[in-house]
Amino acid sequence: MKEFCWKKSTVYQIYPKSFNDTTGNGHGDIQGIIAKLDYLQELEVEVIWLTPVYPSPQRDNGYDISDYCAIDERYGTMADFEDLLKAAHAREMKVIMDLVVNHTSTDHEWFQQAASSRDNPYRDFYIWRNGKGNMPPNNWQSKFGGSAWKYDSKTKQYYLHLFDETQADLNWENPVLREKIYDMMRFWAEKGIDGFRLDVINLISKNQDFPDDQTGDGRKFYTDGPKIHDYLKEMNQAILAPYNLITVGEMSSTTIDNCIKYTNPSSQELNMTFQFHHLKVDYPNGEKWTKAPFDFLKLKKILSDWQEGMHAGQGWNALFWCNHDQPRIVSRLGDDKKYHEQSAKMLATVLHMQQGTPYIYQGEEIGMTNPDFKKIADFRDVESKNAYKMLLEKGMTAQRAIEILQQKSRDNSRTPMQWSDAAHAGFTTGTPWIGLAENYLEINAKKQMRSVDSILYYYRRLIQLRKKYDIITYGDYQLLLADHSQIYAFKRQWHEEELLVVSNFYEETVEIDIDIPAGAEILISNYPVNANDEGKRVLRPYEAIVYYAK
Ligand code: TEU
Repeated sequence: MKEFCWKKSTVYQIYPKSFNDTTGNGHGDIQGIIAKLDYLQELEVEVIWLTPVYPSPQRDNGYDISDYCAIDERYGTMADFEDLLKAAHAREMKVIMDLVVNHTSTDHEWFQQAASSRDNPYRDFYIWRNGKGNMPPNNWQSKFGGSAWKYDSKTKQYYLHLFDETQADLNWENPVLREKIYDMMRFWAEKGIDGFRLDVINLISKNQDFPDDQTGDGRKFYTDGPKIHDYLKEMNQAILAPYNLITVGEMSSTTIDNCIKYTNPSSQELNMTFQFHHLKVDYPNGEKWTKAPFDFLKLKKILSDWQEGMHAGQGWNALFWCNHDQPRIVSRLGDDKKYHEQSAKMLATVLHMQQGTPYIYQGEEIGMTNPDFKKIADFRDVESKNAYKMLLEKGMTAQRAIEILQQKSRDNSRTPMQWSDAAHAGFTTGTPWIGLAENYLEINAKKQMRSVDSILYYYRRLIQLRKKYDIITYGDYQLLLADHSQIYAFKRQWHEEELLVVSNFYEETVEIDIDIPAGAEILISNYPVNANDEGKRVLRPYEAIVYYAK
């Protein structure tokens, strides 16, 4: 049994709905994941993270859970899930599940009970408040648009929903609710899962005055809220530590200080955290629903602030470019046409050479791109549909609104995994629940498994380097050429070892003035390495090079 260290591991995120369909219903399933474990083992990832596969009305693609302790029949049975656990563990792979406990679906039995009457025992599992006249209790906005409150005419009160109105926020002030959540977590831990990804976990503690937000959408009154660290310590003591679970918290709109508190070992809360500030550099003035280029200098600063800040505070970053909520990174920050392979490899290099635990989102390892959907009927995500409606109501043309969704929507990452050049990219023999990118004939796993120079094998080499070189895991970080408008360069140091990472984020060839460590070797590069590269001073389009010296 090889030694497992989550700090030196790479996590592969699976969006089961779009991963692999073995029944022909156009919807991915658990048996489909089992069928691809050899592919994941070949990639040498050690942990797989499944987004929710629990029963759900699928209003938010499973993040609206109606039963926490079962498997949605769309994905298979509990026996299938147990088979997956066994098959993954037989390959010394860990399985982490998505824990969505900021809210449940309004189809959940708890909510059905709570909404039946004001004195139902489950009423206080959720957050109910009287309106102000015929207005909601406050001016907080849902992250999917509109008010964060929904009026229930039967009991004549509003309930809070920070996301869709069918996703009712749970009341974590209620100790009975918290115990129910820990019971559920214990159920999965007893099944043998290895950890949890905790969905928007830093939103569960709300300011109990529920004040109006005079300057924003209300997030300041529930993000990294008043009791969040108490709740996480309680959860850690009750479940996470006793079962030695791997945990990664999704932290919406958070801070470095809070993420140090969440992940510093002395806190006894979580292992690592996702933050999103680096993926908002194409949101001018924080506005997602605009078409805009990304701010490269801001990207470098945010990545560096988080590397330096978390390292100094003994916190631990989850490193990622992609997930099921983000557009495909090669389309967003790279070039998915002319320099597709070079830019996909460059982006992978700069992420995997940082301090933290890297996450690969299904299809990222083969450079999958945004699908370039042409009409609103192609989009499936509730957030996309709400945004389209909002943009039209603001007077925008349908064409312009579609162009913005093409760049920013979450649907971009939810198209079926491109396994081969067969129909529907080998994802299903039926009709996929969502369309595909037409480039699957060229960009697919089967083709890349046949080429050692592919993006796929490049990712595997990055994963292998992390296992081999402790400097990648434990070294410190220093940004170089901070003001350069094209080059992202940084160095890592660990005892007498040094790593120098240089990358060109654009297609223009550029000269660089940087000291390459004496006697350095090139660990990895996305272009063929020439003899005189050690002394090179020019970076080709989207070129990345990692030098190592000791
Ligand atoms: O995401 C929360 C989150 O921050 C993003 O959804 C973000 O708010 C959204 O993309 C707007 O930019 C988690 C899950 O990853 C997401 O899929 C769910 O929709 C959401 O929580 C609610 O559970």
